[in-house]
Amino acid sequence: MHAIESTPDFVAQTYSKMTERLAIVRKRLNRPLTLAEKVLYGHLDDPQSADLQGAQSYLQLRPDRVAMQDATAQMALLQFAQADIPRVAVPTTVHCDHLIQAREGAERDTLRALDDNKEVYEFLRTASNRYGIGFWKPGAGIIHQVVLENYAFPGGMMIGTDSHTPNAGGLAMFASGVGGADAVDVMAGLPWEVRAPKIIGVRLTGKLSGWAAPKDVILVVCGILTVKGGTNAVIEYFGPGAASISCTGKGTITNMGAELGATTSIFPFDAAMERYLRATERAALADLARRYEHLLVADPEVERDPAKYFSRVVEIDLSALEPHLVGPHTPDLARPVSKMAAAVAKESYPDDISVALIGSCTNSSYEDISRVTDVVEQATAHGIKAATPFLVTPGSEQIRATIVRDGQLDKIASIGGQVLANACGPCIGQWKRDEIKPGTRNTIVTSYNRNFPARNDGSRETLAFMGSPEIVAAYALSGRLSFNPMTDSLTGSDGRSFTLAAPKPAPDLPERGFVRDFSGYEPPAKDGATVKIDVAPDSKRLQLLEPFAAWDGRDFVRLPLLFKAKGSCTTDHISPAGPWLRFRGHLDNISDNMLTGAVNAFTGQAGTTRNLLSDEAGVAVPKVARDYKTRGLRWVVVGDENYGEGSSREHAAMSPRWLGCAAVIVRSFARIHESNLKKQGILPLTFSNGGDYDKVRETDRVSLLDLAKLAPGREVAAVLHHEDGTEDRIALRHTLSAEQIGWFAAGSALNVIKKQVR
Ligand code: MIC
Ligand code: SF4
Repeated sequence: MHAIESTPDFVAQTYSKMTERLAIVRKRLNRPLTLAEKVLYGHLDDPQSADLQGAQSYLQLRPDRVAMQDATAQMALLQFAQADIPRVAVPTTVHCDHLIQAREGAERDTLRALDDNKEVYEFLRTASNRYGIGFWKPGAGIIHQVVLENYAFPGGMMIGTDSHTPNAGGLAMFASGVGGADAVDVMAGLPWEVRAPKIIGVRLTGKLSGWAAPKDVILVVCGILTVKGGTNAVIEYFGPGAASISCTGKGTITNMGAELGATTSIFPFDAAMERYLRATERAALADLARRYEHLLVADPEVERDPAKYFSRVVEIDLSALEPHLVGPHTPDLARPVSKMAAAVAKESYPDDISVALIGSCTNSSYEDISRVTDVVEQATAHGIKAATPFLVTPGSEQIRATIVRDGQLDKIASIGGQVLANACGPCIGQWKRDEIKPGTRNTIVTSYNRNFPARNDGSRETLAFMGSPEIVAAYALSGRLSFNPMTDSLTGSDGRSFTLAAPKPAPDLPERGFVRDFSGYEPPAKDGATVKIDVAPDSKRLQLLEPFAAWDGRDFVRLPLLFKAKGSCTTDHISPAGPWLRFRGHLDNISDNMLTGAVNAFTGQAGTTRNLLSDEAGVAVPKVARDYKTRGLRWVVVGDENYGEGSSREHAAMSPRWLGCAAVIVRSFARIHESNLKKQGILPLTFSNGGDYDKVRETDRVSLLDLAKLAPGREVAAVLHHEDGTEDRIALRHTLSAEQIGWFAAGSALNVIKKQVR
């Protein structure tokens, strides 16, 4: 039985396997390699025959670890249970972080969650016990922070059922967000398949100073590359500026690479990472990484002539970086804080900030909180408190206990800061606000990573702007979005005005070491075979899965168009979170949220559509889908660019599949969602001619023809049958490999795996 920890033996073995595989790849490619290529090719299942050159090829990889959080682990484990395998094949952990609702502060909120989610936690705990998975209880911390503190290691490869898994790229790990079905593959001992990514280089020069923080690096990169700029790409950071950023600061940057749609983001191994490993009591791994450093940095030629090795190079001078805010509603709307006043005036954003929130998996490091404390101390010296409610979400118990010991949290509390549970909370809509009436248009500022409509509190009228924790703290003091923390003044309790000084550089690691805490961890049972997993047949929260039916081999003829989405359609639009998180283990119940956040291209309304059979307009999308399902009809969805951007939640693919979706036809897909659709047996198709999106009419029926000839690289012929009897014949593309076409034919990838592992 393998250990759950990344033990020195395990890591040494990884480095020696990487060395062997890279020797083969180097012979084949005969050129210098970037860091991302080293880790990627160092984990190839078959380095001899892998297709390393194909523009649209897939790589079969052997990740070292799997991590899952409670909201996605339920579906992943329900699928794993179907495959009937006794134990997971690689070290795996489950983290309970998404289901705790923020309401009254850490302690009470955690207790309430334990009660509310008892059945789900018990399912996750017993399934972890049975299958040999390490289990982190509610309150122990957010998946990415706990993984960084305990399991991530330089040069390793990990997949996680959460899009921000790339957080571990701050420790030079190739860590990628996936749907639960991908995790099932790896837990079952099969390779992980991913589109061969292109590698984008981001060259950092200079050094951060003043207000500028690691967060600003990624906010600026988001502005440059946009939310689809990283699709099927790895973002590799390099250059002399990289070493000046702390390990956790690098984690902030790689974490939010998810907002670019990137497969992952990665920094080269350096002294800051070595120090972080030692501070988290993993000195043996630091020594090993030093010994194998050649595997953990790019070849020197790459740094000398980056344009030759990266598909694109972005240059960022850290010394010239201004603090930024991004938003609302999308993470790539970036503006320097000096431009906020003009933006507030031009766009009529509410100037009053209703709540300021810091922390989350992205930004709650010791350094972050210490910089916030600097700002807080300035406020205290002038006798003022936060002008808005000010909420703090520590990323883990280790962080929380350390900042309690070192006094930062007390100082933050003294100006009105309230500490929430070590969990996702308001970042994922687990937030019961009572300071404003629901549905009121209002502005919040956060140090989170995502700001899609309705994400934080379920209201599309909440405009979320994101920045570094220290910048958010400054906004909390002023209470106005038009405030420029660098130049505008605040009024002290003595009536005199003062300007905030930029926070001083803060230690990235606590001088007295972290308060390590493992009380939230439960190792798996030695003999899992005897552990029983209970799912009550009448449960509202959990439902055992039935295999999806295999394809009947016939073309899809005259399928009704269920919904045509306009503009950005993220997974938060397709399968909203917040209150719906409670149904993440119950496919039928959660399907009632399907597409309820998506904007209908014909009406501009969110979440409703026309029932083509009853000819009723303005009906809730899931209701129409259920009607078609009852009538034995499959249906299609049409979408715009970067469809399914954002999270890894496979519910955004499973609910459509459950309610009868045959195909999703869009201008372009986000990576994880496209692969989730394939896994669940839905055809993900793109318009060969993007303009054909406009030909789709509200009452169309859609035929997909010659499906028996479906083959890699071959277009699919489609007909749009319009209500007036006319037709448009259009061509559609797909990226299905031969194996993936097999998943479609079998009804789902899981149906194929079940046969393979028996
Ligand atoms: C998110 O940040 O959107 C989430 C909630 O963490 C998701 C996972 C989920 O929906 O459970 C993600 O990022 O993948
Ligand atoms: Fe949790 Fe938010 Fe991080 Fe997702 S982005 S893991 S919801 S804290």
